[in-house]
Amino acid sequence: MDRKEALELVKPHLTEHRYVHTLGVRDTALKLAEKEGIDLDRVETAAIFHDYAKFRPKEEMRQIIQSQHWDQKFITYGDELLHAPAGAYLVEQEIGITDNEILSAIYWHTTGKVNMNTMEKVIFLADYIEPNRKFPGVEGTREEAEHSTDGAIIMALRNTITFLMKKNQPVFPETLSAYNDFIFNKK
Ligand code: DGI
Ligand code: FE
Ligand code: FE
Ligand code: FE
Repeated sequence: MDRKEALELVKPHLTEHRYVHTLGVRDTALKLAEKEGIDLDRVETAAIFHDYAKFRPKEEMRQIIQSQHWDQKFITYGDELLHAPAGAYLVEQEIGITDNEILSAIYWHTTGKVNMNTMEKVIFLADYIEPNRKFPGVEGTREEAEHSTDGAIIMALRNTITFLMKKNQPVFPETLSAYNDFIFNKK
């Protein structure tokens, strides 16, 4: 599957706004991957498909998480979490992507996790800082990403956790663990 084909496969599943976001994640992820010295083609595929399930019916996504016996907290901690693990499942089933690193980068792209590998980090951070993102704090995080991928991920996690807390929303435990992990092990 080449880049053009991948983009044609994802486009019908997204709104125009989400497609533009996806192109931003793709470009940003490629820059980060080059800096980190990892395989560009696989990062590009992960970026293009990272929000593949974003507009699936919530009930379909819940069914997938249940039937795969994945962490059921993906269902109970907020509907925004569903599309990440559901997306990993659906791109394997419907697109035929079997590369476990690509699937894992999609699976964890919203919450983060402990011990993230470089591809998981690149997709997580690119999703947060791509040029079309406008939320408060994003500019500082973009700036930090020029110096340190891990440092920028700490800022993204901290922003997300405080944003959720201010709205009285639950924080997925793995997101808090990811934050602690990066604080202890930041490179
Ligand atoms: O799909 P995108 O909008 O591109 O970005 P995303 O997959 O990072 O999703 C962002 C949303 O997910 C945002 O509304 C905050 C929410 N979120 C991120 N981490 C957590 C979370 N929600 C809960 N409840 N817990 C989390 O740890
Ligand atoms: Fe997402
Ligand atoms: Fe994100
Ligand atoms: Fe995204």
